[in-house]
Amino acid sequence: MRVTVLAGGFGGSKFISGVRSAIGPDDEISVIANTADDLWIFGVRVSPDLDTIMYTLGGGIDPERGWGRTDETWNAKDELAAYGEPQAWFGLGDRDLATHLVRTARLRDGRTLSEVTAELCERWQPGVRLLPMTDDEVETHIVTTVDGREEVIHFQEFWIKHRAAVPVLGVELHGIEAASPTPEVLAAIDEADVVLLAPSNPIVSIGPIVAVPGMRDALAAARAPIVGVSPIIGGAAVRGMADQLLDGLGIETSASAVARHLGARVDGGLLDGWLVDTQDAREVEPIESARIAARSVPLFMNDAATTQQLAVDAIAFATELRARR
Ligand code: FO1
Repeated sequence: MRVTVLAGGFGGSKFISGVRSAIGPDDEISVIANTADDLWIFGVRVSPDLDTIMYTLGGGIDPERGWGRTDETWNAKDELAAYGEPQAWFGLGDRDLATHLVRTARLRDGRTLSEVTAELCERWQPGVRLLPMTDDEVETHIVTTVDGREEVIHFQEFWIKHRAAVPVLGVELHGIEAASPTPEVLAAIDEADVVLLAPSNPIVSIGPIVAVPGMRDALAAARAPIVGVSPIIGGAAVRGMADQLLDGLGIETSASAVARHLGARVDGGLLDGWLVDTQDAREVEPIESARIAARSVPLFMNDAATTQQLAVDAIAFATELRARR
C-alpha cells in the first residue's frame, strides 16, 4: 500500500511516526512537507518542518522542545547575541547549524531542495520519502501590528520573537504564485492508495501545501481517498498557534470549522473524510451534512500506542471510503 501524508512540523511528525509503525514491510510512505516556514537567516537556509520531520523520524529530535536536536548547545547563538545581531532571537543550535550549512552549500551548488533533503535523509534514515512541497521559495508572512504600526513579518518572527502574541490581521504566502509542486510530489499523489492530512496547522502547514498552484488539482484528480485528522480537539489547538491564526482569519476554532475550511472533495474541496476526537463526537453530524464523511476516534497522540492506533484508524477510514468511491 502507498500512503501519502501532507504534514507540517511537530504534530505532523508524530502522526507520521504512527503511520510508519502502522504499515507493513511492503507498504511505503511519502511525506509532502510544508516548506513555507523556511527562511534565510544569518546566511543559511533553514527548513523547520522538513528538519522537524527528519529529526523526529530519524531519532535526532529533542522531544521536549519538539524541534531541533537533542544534546544541543547554543554557542553560535550566544556569540551572535554578543555581536548584537538583531535576529539572535532565532534558536540556532550548534548541531542544527550543520544541517543548515550542508543545505545552504548544496543549494549554492545548484542542487534543489528536494535533492538536498534526500541527501540529508541518507544520514537520518527516516523510513519515509520526505518530499518538500515545492523546490521554489515560498515563505509565510503574518500581517500584524507592532507598537500600533501595521507590519508584515516572517512567520518565524511572529512565532518565535513575538511568541504569537501579536494580532493576526492576515496571512500572506510570499512566492506562492511562482511555485509549482515537484514531479516527485505529483507522483506521490497520483500513485497513492491513501492520502492523509496530518493533524497539522490548517493555516500555516496544510494551507501552504494545498496553495501551491496545481496541488489542489492533483489532489482532486487522485484516485486515493483523502482523509484528514483534526488538529483541533475540544475547541482548542492541541499545540502551537492554530487558534490565534484561525481567529485572525475569522474561522471558528472547532473540528467542524476546520473541515469546512478545507472543504468537501465532492464540492471542489479537499476532504473525503475527517477524523474528530471522541470528545467532539457531536460534530460528526454537522461535518457529514457538509458532505464530508466523519468519524470520532481518540486523537491525542500521547504515546506510541495511541499514535499508532490513530494512524490505523485513519488508514482504515480511508480504505472504507475508497470502497465507497
Ligand atoms: N521554535 C521556537 O519556539 N523557538 C525557536 O527558537 C525555534 C528555532 C527553530 C530552529 C530550527 C527549526 O527547525 C525550528 C525552530 N523552531 C523554533 C520551531 C519552528 O519555529 C516551528 O517548528 C515551525 O516553524 C512551526 O511548526
